Amino acid sequence: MACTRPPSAPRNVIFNINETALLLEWSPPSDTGGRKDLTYSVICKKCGSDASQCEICGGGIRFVPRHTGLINSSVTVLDFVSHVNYTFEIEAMNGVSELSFSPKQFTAITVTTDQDAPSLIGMVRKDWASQNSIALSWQEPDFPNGAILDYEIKYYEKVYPRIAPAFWHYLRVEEHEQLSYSSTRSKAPSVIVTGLKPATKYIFHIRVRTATGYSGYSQKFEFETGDETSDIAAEQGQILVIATAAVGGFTLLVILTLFFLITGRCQWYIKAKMKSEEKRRAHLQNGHLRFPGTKTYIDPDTYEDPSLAVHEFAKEIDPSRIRIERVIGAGEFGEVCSGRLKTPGKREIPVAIKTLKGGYVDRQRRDFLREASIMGQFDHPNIIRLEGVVTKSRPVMIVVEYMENGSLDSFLRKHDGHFTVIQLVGMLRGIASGMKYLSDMGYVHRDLAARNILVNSNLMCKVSDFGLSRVLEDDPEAAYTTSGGKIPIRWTAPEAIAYRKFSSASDTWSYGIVMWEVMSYGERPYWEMSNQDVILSIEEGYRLPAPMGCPASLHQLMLHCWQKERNHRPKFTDIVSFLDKLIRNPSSLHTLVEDILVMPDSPGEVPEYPFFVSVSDWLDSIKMGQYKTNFMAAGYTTMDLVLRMSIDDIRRIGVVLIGHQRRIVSSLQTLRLHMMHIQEKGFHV
Ligand code: ACK
Repeated sequence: MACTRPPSAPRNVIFNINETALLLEWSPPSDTGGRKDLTYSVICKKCGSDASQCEICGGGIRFVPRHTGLINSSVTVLDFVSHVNYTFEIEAMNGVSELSFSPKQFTAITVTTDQDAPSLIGMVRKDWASQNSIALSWQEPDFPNGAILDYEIKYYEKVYPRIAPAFWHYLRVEEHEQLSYSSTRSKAPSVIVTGLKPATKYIFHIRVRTATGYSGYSQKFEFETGDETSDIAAEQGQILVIATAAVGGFTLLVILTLFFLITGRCQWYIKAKMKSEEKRRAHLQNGHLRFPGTKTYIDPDTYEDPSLAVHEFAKEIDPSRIRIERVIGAGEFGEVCSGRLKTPGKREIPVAIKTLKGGYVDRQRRDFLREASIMGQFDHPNIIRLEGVVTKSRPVMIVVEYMENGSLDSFLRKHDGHFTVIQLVGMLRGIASGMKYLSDMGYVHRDLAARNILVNSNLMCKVSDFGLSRVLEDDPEAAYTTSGGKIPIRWTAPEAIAYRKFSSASDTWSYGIVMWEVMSYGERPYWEMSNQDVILSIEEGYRLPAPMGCPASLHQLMLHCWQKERNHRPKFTDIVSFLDKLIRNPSSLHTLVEDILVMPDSPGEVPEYPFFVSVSDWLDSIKMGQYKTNFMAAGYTTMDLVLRMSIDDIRRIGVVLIGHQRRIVSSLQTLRLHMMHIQEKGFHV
């Protein structure tokens, strides 16, 4: 073994304080000393105005979980006194720290406890509920103690395990809450929470954020979504309102017409009408209603003459300004080159140039330029930027920003294992942010995959390859389905494969697959399984297991993106804020799926796959050994039988805690998928 050394100091210490608790969080040291046994300890000092007069805080202050031997990079400090300067020294340690003579490496942060956190939110009211949404509002806190930045609304489904009520008291409340929760933010004291299940009770609690930190959570409020009848009632209500308004409006119109005729004010009315018509036209481009403030994507195919679309959305570039340097790849329509673009008064910029090879027919030219008409409508740091097009001379070209590291899938394969989890999450965050922008504009990508993401020299990821059906025609991954469409099966949501229901929710499914590709450094989703087997496995409820080294929270998010019911999948805005939270609190990424699903060393040729000899070994490995007798008594004595169990079977043999049910089911899913993969590869199991 190489010699190891003490770690460097922790980095980026931040604090979050409210009336009762002070949360300190930091990033792991850049150098772990070549060891894995990293822990942290925190020393608290009270300092006067002179920094040299510091004294150790003493017993009054409490650290949760403790102040030494911390595994996670955060600690909560309780029972501090107001109006005091506390200095916290945070040291990273490992097994050789004690042996070292060099001075301690710590990072210090000083916190003054005179900031009063905002007071709690009081009553929360349900304004209305439909089948899938609930609208809530509440009063601003009485003492915000600073400008309110926003509110965080945390919610989860109220679920009780399906056991006799008499047994409920054996379960701790946390068992219910362990079920995943969602959260959303709102700047105003109201919110509409969407994507909920019909006729289901949800628990909500809300906290407010100001510059001084969060308030505590409000008390919990329970509200229920409506069932089918409530939506019909709501619709009927709306119809009634519209009908009333229409009758009222008509009466008003008659009165106004008479008024104009009588007073001779028609000229004024006609002018005003013309102005409003102009405004309407400005908002209504080519049949698409554009609301001020929300930019909406316009499908270039709705233009009778598609060349009009390309000139509306893309700048024509004089080819003398383009210098082609080398060919970097081949596209469906011609070569892709790198080169330079000179803009008058600006520096030359590196660009990628897609060319349309000679001998094309009109349809090919139109299809080629469609991508530019789409790209030209977007303006976002995570969407590939269109510089312009050359259409008035040959060859026809599309010029876009140059992305030094090329497409994400090959980039990751080339750099297998080279990045930290935070770097990978940063890439995923960028892609989610680009997708949020696209979905906000009403654009559905349909072919989101790592091969269609480009990476620049700063590891920034940008979504590319636009063009609707054309994209699918070109994609070598796209296969014909029974309905005749060409679809990249492994990346596509089941409803889009089955009946071409493409939506932002189907893009979310694909995003989950991209997450998996990223965390596995460009592994092929579902490995060598055939497309048909992928479709069947998904239909039966199987999902890709977590790639090696993948934080459990990220695999949870993937599974969330792969929910069968598309309305239950997260929106891109939720994904962005979830990833932001992970990045802000990197300790949440420390729990790897392997830590939950401990796999024993497997003998033989396929060491990466779990190979459980007995049911008892398997249960031990997922820390569910207490159920061995339940499995045996019910006759599930071999793994072969266990692998056929359904969730109902698992409940029936007496696994009552939902957390335990989930752990067993997810382990079984992983095992089944691995088995299939092993069988596919022809290994003897
Ligand atoms: O994986 P790559 O190097 O990245 O190979 C493909 C090839 O062209 C064919 O599509 C590369 N490519 C496409 N667009 C760009 C771009 N804007 N910047 C750099 N490389 C690009 C892609």
